[in-house]
This record gives sequence, structure tokens and C-alpha cells, in this order.
Amino acid sequence: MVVLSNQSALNELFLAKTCNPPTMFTEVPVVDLSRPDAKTIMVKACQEIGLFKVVNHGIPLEVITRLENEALKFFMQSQSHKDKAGPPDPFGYGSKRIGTNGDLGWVEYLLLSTNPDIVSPKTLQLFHQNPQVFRLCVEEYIGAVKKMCCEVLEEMGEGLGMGERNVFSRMIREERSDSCLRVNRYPACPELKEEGALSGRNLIGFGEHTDPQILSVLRSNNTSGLQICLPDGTWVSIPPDPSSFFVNVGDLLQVMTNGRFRSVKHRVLADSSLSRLSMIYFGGPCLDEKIGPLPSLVSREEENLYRELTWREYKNAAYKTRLSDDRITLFQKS
Ligand code: GA4
Repeated sequence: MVVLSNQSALNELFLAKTCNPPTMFTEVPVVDLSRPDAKTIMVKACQEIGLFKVVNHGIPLEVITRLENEALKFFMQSQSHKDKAGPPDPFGYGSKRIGTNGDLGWVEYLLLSTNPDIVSPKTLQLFHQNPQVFRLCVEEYIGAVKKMCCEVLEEMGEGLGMGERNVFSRMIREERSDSCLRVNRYPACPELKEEGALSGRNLIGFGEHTDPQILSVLRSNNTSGLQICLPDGTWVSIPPDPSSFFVNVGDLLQVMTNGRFRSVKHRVLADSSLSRLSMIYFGGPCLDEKIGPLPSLVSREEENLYRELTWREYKNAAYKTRLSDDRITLFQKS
């Protein structure tokens, strides 16, 4: 359980203004991966919103629940036990602190590399109680989500009319692809509904940000909390759906599509009575991959909006920023 030790730290987690109950976004585009119109719907969604929901994704429910249960078992351990697997640098267990630059959230989490060769001593600690089972569940889940992520990226390639459909997916399929898995638990915060100063306020679980990688694939339990920022600047809540996956565009995909796709700003708010558990796969390329607008996606009349950087350069710079910073400007041409 996350315990915030002092009132000032807690205060930092409240949104500046008390907001009205958030608007539920009922128009989340739905991509049925088994249908021929999947590519058209996802391209439109990436251009207009930066997020869509995937149904008929082919990932067995057991693969999801096996990892979810193992993660819950880990989070239910004592704080001192969990802390042995942290702090994340960058992989391992973390609580309240996000990144290394002072961001805080009402959240505890596990960050894991998807590369089985990168097993830090902390990650070993994490697998300590039941090493085989947890590890197998993580590998099984990553294998399934990565496959689906590549399928989505190939549909996108086709939907964008690119000659080769695997331009994006091959970056993720690469053996040295720098992808990661994050498991977040947002504990319920009963103080939000009790009488008193905290009641009716909004508590930040994970502050607003865009994801730096190519594509993020999220699955959560049935607790709401995820919000996205629409192009007009309004924040809306995404109704949870544990049987589906939510896919959002990351910064690298915005850059490669020369701004055609939108790396969507999102955040998570804590709930007063329900805890939220989400598992997010961040699909990224190899550290040495050069990223810039793809010539096949920039028409003759258009200008390149971004310069070229390797993922290593962008990632190193991004990790020095605060969560809410606009990192994509690092790519912008001066
Ligand atoms: C946001 C997306 C992923 O969760 C993450 C995050 C990372 C971290 O938690 O260490 C970052 C954040 C994320 C972007 C800016 C930096 C790095 C925290 C932070 C303040 C794992 C990622 O790749 O970038």
C-alpha cells in the first residue's frame, strides 16, 4: 500500500483545481482486428485522437489474468519486501516517485525490460518469491502483446499506404528492440470521499504526459481513471474495458509520420474506493535506430517538421525531463 508520509507531498498530487466529475468519452474508436476495415479505423483514430481500443485481439484471457494475479501477489507483500526490488533504475519496483526528476503519483509499479537478457539484480529480487511462475507469466504476456502490437503496426503501415507494411513493426521485432513493460497499481484513496478537505478532489495517480516510444498497448482492470486530452484541450475519461486493449500513439510515431499521428497526452486519476491495475507494453526501437519523418510519409509539398535523432539520443534527453514537459520539441527543427 502506498503511504504518503507528509501532507505537502500529498498536496502535490491534487490537481490545481477541483474538477467536476470527468466527462466519459463515449466515442473511443474501436478497431476489430479480425475485420478488413481495421487499418482505416486505426489510421483515422491516430490522426484525430491518438488512441483507440482493440477488440478481437487474439490474446487469451488466461495470459492476461495469470500475469495480473502474479503482479497483485507481488503488490500485496509488505512495503519493506517490495522495496528490496527498488528503486527502479530504470527497472524494478517504484512507489510514488515517477522517473528521477521529482514527479510524484498515487501509484506503485513494476518496470521491466522486455529483453530477457536484461535482468537487473532488482528484477531478480522481484521474482524472488516464485521466480519461475512470475517470470514465465511476464514472458508469456510480453510475447502475446508484442505480437499484437506488431500486427497493429503492420495494419497501420498498410493503412498509411506505405509500400512495405513492416516498416514500423520490424523496429519492435528486432532482437535488441528497447521495449518495456510497466505494471501500475493505483490504490484506492478513501479520503477522497470522506468529509473534509480532501473530499471531492481529484488525486493524480500518474501525471499528464505523452509516451516517448512508438506505440503503447494498455490493459487495465475494470476501474476507470485513464484520461486523455482531446485536440481542443478538454480532458475526458476512457471507460475501462478489461477484455480489450487500448493502444496509443507515442512520440516516435508522431515524428515518423511527420505529425500526421498524434502522440496523445494522457494521465490517470485515483479512485476513492477501487484500486486500478494496468499493464502497459511500450514498443520501442533499438537504441541506435535513427528516427525522423519517413520520406514515404512526407509529400512533396510538405516540409519535414522534425530532425533526425537516434532513439538513444531522444530517450536520454527525455529521461532528463519532467513528466508533463513537451519532449517532442527536442525533435522539432529550429
Ligand atoms: C512515460 C512512459 C513510460 O511509463 C516510461 C516513463 C518513464 C519512467 O517512469 O521512468 C519517464 C516517462 C515515461 C517520460 C519522461 C521521464 C521518463 C518518467 C519521466 C519523468 C517508462 C517511459 O519510457 O517514459
